[in-house]
Amino acid sequence: MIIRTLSGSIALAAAVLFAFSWVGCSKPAADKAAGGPGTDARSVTGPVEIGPADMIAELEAKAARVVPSERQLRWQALEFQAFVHFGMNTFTDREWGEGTEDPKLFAPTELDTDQWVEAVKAAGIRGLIVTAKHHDGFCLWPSEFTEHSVKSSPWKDGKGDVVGEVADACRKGGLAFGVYLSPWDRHEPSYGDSPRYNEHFKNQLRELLIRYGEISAVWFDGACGEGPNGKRQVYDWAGYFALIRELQPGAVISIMGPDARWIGNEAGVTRESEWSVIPVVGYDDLPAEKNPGGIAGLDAQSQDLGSFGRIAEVARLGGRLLWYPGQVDVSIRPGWFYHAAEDDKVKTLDHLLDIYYTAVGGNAQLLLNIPPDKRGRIHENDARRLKELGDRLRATFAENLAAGAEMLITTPLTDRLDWFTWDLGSPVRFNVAQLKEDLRLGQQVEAFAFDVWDGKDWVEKARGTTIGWKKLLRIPTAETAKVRVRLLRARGGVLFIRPDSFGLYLDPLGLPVKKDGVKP
Ligand code: FUL
Repeated sequence: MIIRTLSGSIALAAAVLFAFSWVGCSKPAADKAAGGPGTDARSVTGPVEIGPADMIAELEAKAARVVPSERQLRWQALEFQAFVHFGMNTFTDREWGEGTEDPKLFAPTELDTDQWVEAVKAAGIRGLIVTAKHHDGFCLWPSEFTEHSVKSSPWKDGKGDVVGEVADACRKGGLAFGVYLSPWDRHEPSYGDSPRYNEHFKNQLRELLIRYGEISAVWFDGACGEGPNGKRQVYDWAGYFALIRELQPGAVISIMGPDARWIGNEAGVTRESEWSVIPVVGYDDLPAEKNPGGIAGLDAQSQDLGSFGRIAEVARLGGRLLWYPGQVDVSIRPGWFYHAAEDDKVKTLDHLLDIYYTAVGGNAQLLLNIPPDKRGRIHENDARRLKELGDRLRATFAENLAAGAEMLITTPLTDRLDWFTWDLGSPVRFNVAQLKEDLRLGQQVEAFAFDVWDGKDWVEKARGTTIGWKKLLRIPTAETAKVRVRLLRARGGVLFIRPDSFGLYLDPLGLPVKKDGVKP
């Protein structure tokens, strides 16, 4: 790709962004990052305090400065992961077990974790997180700290290790491997005797962290159904996190944890504006037990998590800005665990595509649950749907139709914000546009518009708010030789859009037929 600035200088995309990005721009020099991506001395991955004394400009500068950690960046690049709910509930046909189930019920007949990996890879999935222990306390690995595990089951005469088999299959298949571990444990007798259970939980966590090679994610569930008269366990979150940082420094801790937040629902719905820079009330970094979606001071279900208005509101109360990106967990079926009665309720391809485009294409990571059946295999219906999804995405994203385009950066005199124009040479047909920010420079864009040249005029085809890691715009098929992105509102003073990450694609089937029968 060739980049041309307003002054007419031409640079190859491989050139360092800052060598050319400010030609023709009128932003004040003081706003610019000093040494190129990731080298701005003012960028911080840790919390940035905000308070009532911060003026608007100061708040804006602080928000522009927060960047992801290396581990968060790697996690974001995974984009699409598989969640695998498998365990005692698979065999009892339940969603939440009581903890009293007989381990003898755990008896997969054809467990095949290679088949799981192949099935999810067919969808384009890049990582897999398995439920090592769900709320019923039954462990899919032979833990030394409980008898309530695969070792008391008939499967492989009690000598099997599902977690180990999944880890090996992922490694062989090139998938990142992560574990889900439920802090709420309905079986473990020490649960509710806080120090004792915390010790037990850390012992189990340690086993998972040291036995299975590299772990890319530890997923702590916030659910607890104990009720007002139930057991009351005070979790040692700080101790759990410290153990993970010590033994698996690359592992992202979500959802009850500091690295990735819950999107706020289990239906696969992403907000129109997903922020990764999140203002959090107060100074406590640990999860709030009443808030199952993340850490104290954040309501993961609130509609506005990171707008500038929200940042200003939190600043009045005193708090911090964190890099805290969203993760969308949703099941391919109604339940999280396998139920034969749901074999014909696998989500449709159009529904999955919608979820994909709004999550992966909406600055969030998609964690799609696919529950293996009693055989220990991903059911044929789910496997077929995963393949259809992957085929469609591969057909769409096979060729970037803007790959050879020339990019022109201009700054309208009336505004401080850049416009990016791509000259495609000759007309191309497309119905998906991809925008990305360079997250090493933080998340900056608050609003943008996307225009298509119709031969005489620019026609606005889409408008959006946040971009972040990736924004995918699905529009009715258009044919044009020129497209343009206008930044309408942005925070920091850096080049927001990576020139080499802009894309135009053609989904062969386009948007689904609308209810009124009109196909755009
Ligand atoms: C919830 C749990 O209660 C569900 O069973 C499931 O594991 C889901 C991902 O999280 O909080």
